[in-house]
Amino acid sequence: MLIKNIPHRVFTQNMCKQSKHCQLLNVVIQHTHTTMKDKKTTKPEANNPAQVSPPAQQSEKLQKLAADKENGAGEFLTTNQGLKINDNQNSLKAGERGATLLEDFILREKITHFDHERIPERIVHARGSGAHGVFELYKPIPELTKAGFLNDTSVKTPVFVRFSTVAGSRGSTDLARDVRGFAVKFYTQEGNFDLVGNNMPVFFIQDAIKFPDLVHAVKPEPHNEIPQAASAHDTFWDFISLMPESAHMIMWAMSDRGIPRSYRMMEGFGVHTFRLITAEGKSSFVKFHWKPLLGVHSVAWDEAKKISGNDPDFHRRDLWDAIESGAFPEWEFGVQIVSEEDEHKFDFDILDPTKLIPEELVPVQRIGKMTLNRNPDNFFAETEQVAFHVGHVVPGIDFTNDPLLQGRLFSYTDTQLLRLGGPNFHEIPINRPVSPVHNNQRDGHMRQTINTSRTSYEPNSISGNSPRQATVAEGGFNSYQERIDARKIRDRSESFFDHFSQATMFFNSQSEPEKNHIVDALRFELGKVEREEIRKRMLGILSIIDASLAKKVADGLGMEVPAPEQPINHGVPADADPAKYESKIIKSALGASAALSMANTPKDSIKTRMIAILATDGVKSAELSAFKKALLAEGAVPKIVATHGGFIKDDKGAAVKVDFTFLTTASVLFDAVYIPGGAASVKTIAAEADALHFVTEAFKHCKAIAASSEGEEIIKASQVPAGPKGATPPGVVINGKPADFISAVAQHRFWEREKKPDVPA
Ligand code: HDE
Repeated sequence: MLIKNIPHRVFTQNMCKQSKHCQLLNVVIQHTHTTMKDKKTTKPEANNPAQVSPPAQQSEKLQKLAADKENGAGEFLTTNQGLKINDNQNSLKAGERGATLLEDFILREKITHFDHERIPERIVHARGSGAHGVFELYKPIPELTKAGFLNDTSVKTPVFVRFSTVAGSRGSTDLARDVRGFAVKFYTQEGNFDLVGNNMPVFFIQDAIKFPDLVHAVKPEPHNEIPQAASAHDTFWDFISLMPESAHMIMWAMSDRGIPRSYRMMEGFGVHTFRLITAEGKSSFVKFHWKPLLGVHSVAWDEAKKISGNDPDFHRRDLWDAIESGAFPEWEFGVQIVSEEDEHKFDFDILDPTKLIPEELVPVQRIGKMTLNRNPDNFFAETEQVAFHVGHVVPGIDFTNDPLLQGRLFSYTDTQLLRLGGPNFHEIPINRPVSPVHNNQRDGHMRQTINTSRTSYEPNSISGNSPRQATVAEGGFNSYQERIDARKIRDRSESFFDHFSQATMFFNSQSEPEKNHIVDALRFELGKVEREEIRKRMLGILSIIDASLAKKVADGLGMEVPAPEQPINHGVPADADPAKYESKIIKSALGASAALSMANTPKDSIKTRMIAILATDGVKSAELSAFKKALLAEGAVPKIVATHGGFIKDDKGAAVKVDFTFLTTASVLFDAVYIPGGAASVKTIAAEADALHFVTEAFKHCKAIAASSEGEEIIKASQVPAGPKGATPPGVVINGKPADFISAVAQHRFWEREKKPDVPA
């Protein structure tokens, strides 16, 4: 009985490997728990996926999390003290109409808990979505690192991933133009390794000391808390226009990478250069990459704005639905390796986080694959409480002196102390490593572990000097012994001063439509900036990146590109030699890098693509079922959008379930549109303005549209224009086979249609 009342986790987490007594106790506890659990699972548990996941998805981490799960199905309602509650409708009163009594401990407990349900949201990356998964290694890489999880292909390392936007609050829209966080916690046998990255490979600033300035500038303005989740305002562009080092990142943020189609279709980057260390102590520099197997895709800006109104949870829902449906998102894990000897062989400094290493110079080696295969059971417990830290590394992975990385090493623990309320956040189930934790840290708010040893110091003799240090051979972490011979200075290396070459390389690497999108994004963002001097300063910066870019943006703003002048770097230390900081526009001609354009992403799959089928009563059953079958076979998600809810009747009289009406959905929530025939169906839809808008808007956003010969009537009734010389426009398939439509959908978008002519949707 006594054993039953002790939380199971205390024993699993702090399992004492040496002691036979502990092992025995652990078996007893596990057995006791299994028995209790077995008893519970006889009750209905439909909403607890933990019970139904196939074994392949039950990673070691998930098994450990199971001990902390609770599901009240079939149970009595109780207080937090386990007291069964008899009346959850009425508080305790002095008489039927009387005042509520302070004595009502049930009311007090419930309200008090409720009053404390919110914790501070993350200062950045507040809006996010998480998922569980596994990482599998393709081949061991002992020549690069001794990290265990990168050396054993038989191990499936559990992971928890959180994707996020940066600037918006926890409840803000997913489709803001913003950088996306891509944070991965690997629960390895040697401890947690957190790769806390973004969907862009570079950053706005070079030194952590500028981070609070950057974040203050992008967040809603302090006087009126406007705008939410948007960089299109004066303070952001004021700061950016004074920080030329942000030029490269601005190109990424203003590109389509800032408005992804899905978290599942984004690349991920560790950004900083890290180190890999072998068992022999050899170090190589490394950049980490995630490559999505579905390719890298984005939406159009007009679409992003409309998605934000139609479904602000668009990315969260997309991730959730894909995982629930079994279409597990996958990324390959890649490394770019630079040997110690080659550290200085590039035109840029590999410690500068505003620079990437072009894949043409150092190819990305794909060494493993991550699959996200399970949604969290509880958003708050897992996605909100997960605490990432760029400093969580394992033997075989180490840091470099990148000054942004160095500052991050401090920031993450510091912020969790506030956000999660104290020093024991590592004990929150989602944050616990799967490897055992033994140390002499004690006490603090919300301590869960019941440390039974009399000693909480080391060395000690009372406990036989346990827990003891591990030698390197036993897996103890030792920092890479980098040779440092330097003066202590507060300064910036001149090797960090080329702010523009890679910005120009990025712009040059884009396809024509992608360049146009950058122009439009800058026109939009700077068009929202009230102060002319800020817009002018930005045009000056853009003119150094690319003269045609600056001219086009200036035209959109109704301004002139200012005469070329040296951009003044206002990040100049008060006593520094201005000549060092102010006089340089260093640019080397780097050309272009194909890997930087999303136009070159694989376009061979329509898996998980949302297809709207516009149909209503009288739809031709043969066409509807042929397309639906073919789309499902390719892993797409066809949905019937009709003029009314419930069921429609096809031309054979069969009932077909309606998924959405034109009122409950919008074209921006789909990747493509198919319009089957059936005279009655076509006639009704062609008379509905919302349906015609749906088709026109899908066309405007360059999506694939297919129609049967009868269905074409709806396209004609809409404002879809004819293609060049009256031909069918690219991406529009009339009276074609399902296979024609499928290969059009796989193209993602027909950007060449854009604004030629523009359509009013
Ligand atoms: Fe972060 N960052 N960051 N960051 N960051 C946080 O930690 C910080 C930076 C990134 O899903 C915070 O737990 C500083 C670069 C992601 O929970 C905070 C600097 C990159 C997430 C913090 C940076 C990132 C964060 C806020 C400049 C890409 C979300 C809440 C030196 C490589 C993790 C938290 C999640 C979150 C500090 C710059 C990625 C305040 C000081 C560069 C993905 O600690």
